[in-house]
Amino acid sequence: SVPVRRLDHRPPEWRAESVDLTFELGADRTRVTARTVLRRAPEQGPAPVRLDGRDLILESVRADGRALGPEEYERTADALILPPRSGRVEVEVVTLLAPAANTGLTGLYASGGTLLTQCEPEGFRRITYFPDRPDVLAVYTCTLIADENDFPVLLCNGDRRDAGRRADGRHWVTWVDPHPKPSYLFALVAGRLGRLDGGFRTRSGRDVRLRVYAEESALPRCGHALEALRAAMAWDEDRFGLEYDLDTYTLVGVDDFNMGAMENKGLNIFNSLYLQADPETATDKDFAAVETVVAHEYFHNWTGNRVTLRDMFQLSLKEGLAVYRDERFSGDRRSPGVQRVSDVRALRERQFAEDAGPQAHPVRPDEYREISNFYTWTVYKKGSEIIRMLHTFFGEEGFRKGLRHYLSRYDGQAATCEQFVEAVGEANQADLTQFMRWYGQAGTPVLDVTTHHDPEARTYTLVVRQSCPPTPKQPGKEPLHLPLTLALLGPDGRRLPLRTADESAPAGTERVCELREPVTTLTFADLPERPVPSLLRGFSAPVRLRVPLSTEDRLLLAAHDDDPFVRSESLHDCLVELLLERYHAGAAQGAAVPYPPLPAALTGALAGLLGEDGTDPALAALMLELPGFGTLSGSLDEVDPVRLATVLHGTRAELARVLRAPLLACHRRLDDGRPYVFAAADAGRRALRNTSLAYLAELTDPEVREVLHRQYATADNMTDRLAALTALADHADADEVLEEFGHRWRDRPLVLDKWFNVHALSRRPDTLARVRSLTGHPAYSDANPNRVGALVIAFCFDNPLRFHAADGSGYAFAAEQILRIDALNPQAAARLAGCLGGRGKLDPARREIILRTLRSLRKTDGLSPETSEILDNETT
Ligand code: B3K
Ligand code: ZN
Repeated sequence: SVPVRRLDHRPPEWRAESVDLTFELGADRTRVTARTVLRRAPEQGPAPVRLDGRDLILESVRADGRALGPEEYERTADALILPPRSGRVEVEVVTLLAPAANTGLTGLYASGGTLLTQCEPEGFRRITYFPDRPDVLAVYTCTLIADENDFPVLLCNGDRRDAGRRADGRHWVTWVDPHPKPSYLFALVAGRLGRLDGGFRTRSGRDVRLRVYAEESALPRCGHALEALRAAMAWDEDRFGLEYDLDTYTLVGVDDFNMGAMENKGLNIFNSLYLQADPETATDKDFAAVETVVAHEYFHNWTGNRVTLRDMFQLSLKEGLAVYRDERFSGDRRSPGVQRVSDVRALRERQFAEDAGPQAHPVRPDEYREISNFYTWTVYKKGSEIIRMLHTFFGEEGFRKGLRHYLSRYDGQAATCEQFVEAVGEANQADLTQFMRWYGQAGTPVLDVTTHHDPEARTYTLVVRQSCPPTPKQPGKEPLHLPLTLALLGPDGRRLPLRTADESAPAGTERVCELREPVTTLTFADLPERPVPSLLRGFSAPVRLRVPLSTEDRLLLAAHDDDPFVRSESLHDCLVELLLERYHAGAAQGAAVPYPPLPAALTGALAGLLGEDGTDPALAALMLELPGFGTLSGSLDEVDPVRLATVLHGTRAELARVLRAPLLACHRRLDDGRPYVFAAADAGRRALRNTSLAYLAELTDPEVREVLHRQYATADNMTDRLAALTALADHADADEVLEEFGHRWRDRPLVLDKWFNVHALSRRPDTLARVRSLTGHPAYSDANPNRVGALVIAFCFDNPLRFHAADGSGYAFAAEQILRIDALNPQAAARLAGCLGGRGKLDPARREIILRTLRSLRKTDGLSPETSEILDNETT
């Protein structure tokens, strides 16, 4: 397929004013009548009317009421084209769809007995012929007609205007959405669903009806989502003064969904994983994820829906911003510092890896072949970091002003990333021209810092060099404009007053230094003693920081810095150093080969976190987690994945042996026997307790095994139960509990996914065989993205030890799954295909096997464009 280029964007030839849709719904056959009023400005000359459409059965076409014969229009694989004309035209198109046969989960499809749509990014063109681009905004009226028995609930965007019954017995409902919107925000749902009701009074005193629809049996688990929605609505009012703008806000949960959820105007559709949570079946992480996703979709109502995208290249304009807002919201719900640490970990583990591999792309790409492949870590998470840097530059009030300025200027319009950045800059009288490079430049920038203390002059100098490694199609990089937030700590860990040479008096103890040049020198005065630098506080920019600090300095920061990110980062850096040293030493053949002993200062720091040293348990849990595989590979030029995974596990086992007593004590101490509540403090204690348990799982003595089994047997909630199951799963004594879990939850697919996942991530040598056999489990389905994600994608992305088996069996399995899944759901297959990326860093033998695997996959007939694009990026 031909790439689409950002700079080729032209305003639409025809604007749609209104769309009137009628759906005669049936699972096997649905008839769609779309009447669209299109207009061209009078001064524009005649132009063909080109409407996008894919895989549609066309029944009829009318223009201004007159039926057109096939000779009066042209049809291509992706369009319907009427001859040139000008002014206004009303086009009526009737198309036929077969939702039950639509396994790609885009356009109109069936999930169980429910019919629903997913239109972003280009699903509307699979429903009818229409200018399916985000800068065509129209007012939608939609009538749904269906059998009342099969589809008692009929939902669409906006407000319900009218309903009735037809002579043939079918019922109908008409919905009107008064807010002009692009087609990607259109949605309908028809099914037999139960409903949970709630309400919210906006601060201007309007009452909004809140509704959650899900399968009747799932409703008791939807209360948390409803509560999260109310919290998100209140938060957006408090933080940004943004209120909801319709009378009803509806959330619907379905079992088959390609992403987490979708922000269709007034009718958000969720993967049921992100709508349901109760203590028995959801973990603390699941509860938190429900809040985050519900809030994310809600926040889109302003950032995405009221102000939408000019074209799909601007995707991060809404996604980066919505992620930024959901991260801030989630932080405020619990602990901003802990939230930040865990968001940064995820960014580094996934987005940094993406940015260093064959799929690296800018936050705003210059071209794409398949837009659905651009819902990436980079667009979402690095996009969020860009927004966060603006917040760091301008502070809470300045950022708020900037966002409000942007929203009021572009309300009801389709905007671009630079319009957003310019608006924020304008509101703060700042020039952000250089800052815009963040959107265009791929790759993770590196900050190399050297420090120098001059006791005589009592100055401390930091020299910061920025650089960025080349990425595909971008060999050279320009310097970026970024905030480096820093403080200097004294020997007691307290922040020192900051004064630069050209300032007359110290001002504050924390600074945001703006870097713009390749090299920046920062000199601070009045420092008779060498301070310890606390750099990149709060992870003020999405960069790799390299600063040669001694272990002693790092441990001082880990113990005393009041910035949770720098605290956790400093300990993390010590662990990274240790693990890499061990990796290079090659002493990785398991516990039998002695590693150099663990530094006592480091184990002492870890033991401190397990004790009652005053650290927030949620933060302690994160700090105790070993660096991830992705983070470690990021610091290596060539990776033997099995060796790296073995070093990780070996070190974890050794830590468990050394820390056995404090681990057991921590686990015991945090068992308060209180009933489960999802509250920040309780969840933090559970996280720390279960982190201890995960270390203890490395030990095989009977006392510890007994602790693991007891926790599994007595847990009153899924967090503790799953932690125990996971801890047990690597060992032979796990079979019984695995079977118990699988049996207990055999009828609850979302819970069974956790069980699939535990199998997929196990270190047992027979893991691949078990994963393969589970793909034949009665509850497993290639067609369901959650099942595929829990088992196959998890194995291929998150089990490096078994996936990268030297004989290539993991790669062969991936290839076989990519083909099976691609035949059903190209988006899911393309996501899976990413596991064969990053070959460049592997050892030559593995590189060779992967290349062969990729080439043979690429030769397969009928591979989807989505998967082909990913494979092409990986082979070139
Ligand atoms: N905007 C949706 C993305 C859906 C795209 C599906 N290919 C989810 C979200 O970020 O809110
Ligand atoms: Zn989003």
